Amino acid sequence: MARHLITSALPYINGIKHLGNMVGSMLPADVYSRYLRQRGHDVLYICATDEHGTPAELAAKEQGIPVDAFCAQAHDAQKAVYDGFALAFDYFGRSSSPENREITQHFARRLNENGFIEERAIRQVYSPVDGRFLPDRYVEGTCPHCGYDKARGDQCENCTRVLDPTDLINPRSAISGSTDLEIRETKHLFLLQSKLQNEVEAWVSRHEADWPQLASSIARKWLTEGLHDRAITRDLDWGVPVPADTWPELAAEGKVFYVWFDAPIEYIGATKEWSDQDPENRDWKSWWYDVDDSVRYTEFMAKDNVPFHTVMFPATELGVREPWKKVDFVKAFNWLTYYGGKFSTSQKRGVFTDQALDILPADYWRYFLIANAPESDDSSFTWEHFTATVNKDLADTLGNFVNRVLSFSKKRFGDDVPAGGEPGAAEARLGEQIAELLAEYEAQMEALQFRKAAAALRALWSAGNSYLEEKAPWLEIKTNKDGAALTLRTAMNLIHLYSVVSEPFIPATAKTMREAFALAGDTAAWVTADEARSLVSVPAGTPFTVPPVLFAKLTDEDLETYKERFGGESSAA
Ligand code: B3M
Ligand code: ZN
Repeated sequence: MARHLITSALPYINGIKHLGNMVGSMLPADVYSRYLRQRGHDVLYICATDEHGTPAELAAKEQGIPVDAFCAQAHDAQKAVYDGFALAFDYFGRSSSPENREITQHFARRLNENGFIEERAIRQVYSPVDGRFLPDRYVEGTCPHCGYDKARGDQCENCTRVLDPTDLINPRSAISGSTDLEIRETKHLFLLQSKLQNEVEAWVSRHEADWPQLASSIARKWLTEGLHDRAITRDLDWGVPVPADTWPELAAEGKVFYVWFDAPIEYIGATKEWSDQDPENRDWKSWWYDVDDSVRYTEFMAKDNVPFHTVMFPATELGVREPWKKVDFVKAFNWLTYYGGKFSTSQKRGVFTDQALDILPADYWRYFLIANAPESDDSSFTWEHFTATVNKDLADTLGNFVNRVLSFSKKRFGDDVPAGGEPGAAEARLGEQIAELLAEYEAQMEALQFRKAAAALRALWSAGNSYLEEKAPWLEIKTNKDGAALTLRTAMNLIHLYSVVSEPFIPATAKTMREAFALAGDTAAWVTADEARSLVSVPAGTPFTVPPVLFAKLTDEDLETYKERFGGESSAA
């Protein structure tokens, strides 16, 4: 039994995320974790809110509350939504935790001891009114390229050009509005990534062949461009403080570490948070420290996060000269677009995770998003595609099969699984087909090919419908009662098999299907090939109930309502 460490990119603390953010990280990580748990592996799935950096401070300022109070409530608000989507993290931490502060500062001290950190003086905007240096994002002004008057010192949101604060016309502080700004010299810590280039290159070379093309090509591109030394401290009030024992001057100036320095370390920090909740039974270091190949580490993220995870974080882990676990497999995703336009938290375009749950239960979304995950290319969310998929795959293929088998059997044979005759050629053929499809499903899940895994799951559901059509128990019962009973018992065994193998995608519905049968000691433990072939796990005489219809069909009115509320074609960029 392997030990699987799984992490998904940490959602920024500011604002409830849209569906695109979830399908490119947390949701596939959850599907994969559930599958591995059902296969009997030891799994630890870790995530957290990414709470430092300017997004947090600016969002808190907008709400007029202290940033730590803002982050606490924003963490809980996001966690509540992820609970609604049944994302079964083993722990969902906070990058502002004491654990992450401790480990981040340890990493920085070790990098320094090993000669990979250097203090360098840079020229930065200082605001006497605010009494502080202003990070690039805290300087506002008119963009010299397009004239947009709310351009930020790091980038113009209007024409997206990357800027330097000194480019801005009429620059002002984004905090106080003061235009009385000076350029002063200040010192920051630089991570000497250039000195780690060869080691990072060697490590990537050992792994890139295993990674999906999207991840390996981005990592290779960054390495080819060369690793640059980069500032890993900022002048912000909120963040992991630079430790005074090592850098007293910078600590006295209130410097904190750059959010992308501490955020990946929070994967380790959150594991320690998890462990600290139950220190008797949990050992965070047994997942991260000196574990070599006894742990397989898989990361899930969107493509823009790949450089930090395949180059910067490994460089940090290599530079501390301690045996911290580095990622084995990087599952990177493209973008989910909304009618071809970018989902955008800041521009409020697309469906947000909290709104989605207001409309329909999580399983509708989980299945659709994973079955259409932006794996090898961007994929576009449209309400037309969503409603068509829900109606065809969930309501008709799966839901209708379950309802008509159980309802018909209850009506004609009562509340227990009927006995009937011995399985014949049709059942033997079905068993072979189900075993083959199950093997395909498992192969795609092991390969983290989620769209293909969804296709194999769909094929499993369809095979049940074809068997039912072929045997037609509603006709069979007129001439061969035992035959009809056999058909229904076989179909019920399929329902139980579906309840197990569908759990990674649609956990709530899977549980409903499984609980329809009063099977003593029943669990969601995975199905063996023999059980798939024989289809006798649910014996005759097992009491069963008929659950409510599993998925409601979405109507044309529903479709129009959704497009009205969220915008359809017209709202896209
Ligand atoms: N908070 C997600 C983003 O770039 C970023 C991921 C951190 S993972 C350590 O939207
Ligand atoms: Zn501009």
